[in-house]
Amino acid sequence: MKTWSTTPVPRLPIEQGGEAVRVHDTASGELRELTGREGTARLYVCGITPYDATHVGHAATYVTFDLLQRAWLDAGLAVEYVQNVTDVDEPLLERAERDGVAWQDLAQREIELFFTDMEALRVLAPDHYVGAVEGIPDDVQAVQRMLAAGLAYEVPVPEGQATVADARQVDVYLDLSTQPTFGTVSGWSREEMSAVFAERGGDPERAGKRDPLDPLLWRAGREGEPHWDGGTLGRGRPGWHIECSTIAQRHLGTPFDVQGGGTDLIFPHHEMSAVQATALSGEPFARAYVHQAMVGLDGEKMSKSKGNLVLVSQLRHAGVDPMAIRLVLLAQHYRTGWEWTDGLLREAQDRLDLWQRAADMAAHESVTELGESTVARMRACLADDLDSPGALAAVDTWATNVAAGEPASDLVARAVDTLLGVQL
Ligand code: 5CA
Ligand code: ZN
Repeated sequence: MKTWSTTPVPRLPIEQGGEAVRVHDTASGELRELTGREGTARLYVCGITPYDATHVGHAATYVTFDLLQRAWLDAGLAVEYVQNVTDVDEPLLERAERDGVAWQDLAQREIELFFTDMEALRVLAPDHYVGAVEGIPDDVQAVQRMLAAGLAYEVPVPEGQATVADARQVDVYLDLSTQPTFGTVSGWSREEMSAVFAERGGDPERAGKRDPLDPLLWRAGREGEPHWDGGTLGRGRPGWHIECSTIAQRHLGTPFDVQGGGTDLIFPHHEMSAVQATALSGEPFARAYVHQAMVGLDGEKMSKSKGNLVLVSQLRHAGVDPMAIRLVLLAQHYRTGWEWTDGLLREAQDRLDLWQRAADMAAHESVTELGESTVARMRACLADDLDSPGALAAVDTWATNVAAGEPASDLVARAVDTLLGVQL
């Protein structure tokens, strides 16, 4: 699938001190030093389900992984980045039905709006942007292999649910009891898992499952739902998690460095996509699982299903500078949940003004002592678990000093672009 366009990241003129990027890995609960393999770091980030517009919570997630890439690039690594788009799934089908539009048209429209939002926020585009629908042939093969290996099983379609021609009368589930690594991504207890499984797309009540938590791999085509050729599986469509297992395997290979997304994906989505990939390959899925804390509004998680949204596109249409939106996101550490407020946006606008005034005073191609120490501070903060608030504080100090008459270096303005993705 085509992706959005990216402004190339300029290299900074001064070499980095050699600090490797460390990020918090949900699976081990520890900071992981990520140095890639043979000079390349590999990243997979779970993309949108395109049934509504991008809100600032999604934007926080994509800006966080954008920061990680910028830190890797600055450390001299190449980055290979894959993002999926869940262009067929329950919430998309339900919204299309509610609004009386074709699900394909809804997905198309929201994907285009997402691209415009990402470009405005200067988020680096993935090397491969892959739709769930595109990945179906790989999913079919994967599920066939799991069945053949005795890792998956069939559950009869409930009576009264009409299936389409060429569908088999069974859905397919992964047998989690065959998977010793199940549970190692989230580290959650069964009670914790059971508490959220149903509300996050699982079907614990489905009769005939061996374990209520077993994830759906293939759903036999039902009347009124989209369906694809499943070969020996019969017509149908894949379950949600398998798309990320197979897309990452095809485009990055496993294990890759970082599987990313919001904390709402820790369980079941990242747990299941990892265990499914391991069932297929015998290898770990990712070396680290990195999660953006939830952004809320008025005391609740911001979510398309709840409708309590601040949309990036709305802010843009209201004339808000996308760089101010980006600065709101960067002012929060990715591991701390927070709530969007107009006050935060005003602070970000003030900060942007201050930085822009300082950048305007900077001589071209100049490197000062203050400039160098500021960039060193920014780099050290970002390498230390993407401490963007720390990096912003370093730039604030620089800008305040410049405003007070210190000679200004354009090095910092360049680092603000290269490392923080903010154009002054
Ligand atoms: N398509 C699936 C992933 S395969 C999905 O979760 N789509 S989504 O549209 O619901 O979310 C897109 C990304 O934004 C995910 O990484 C999700 O974890 C993240 N996200 C969703 N809501 C928030 C929020 N309120 N704050 C921060 N990140 C969020
Ligand atoms: Zn995913």
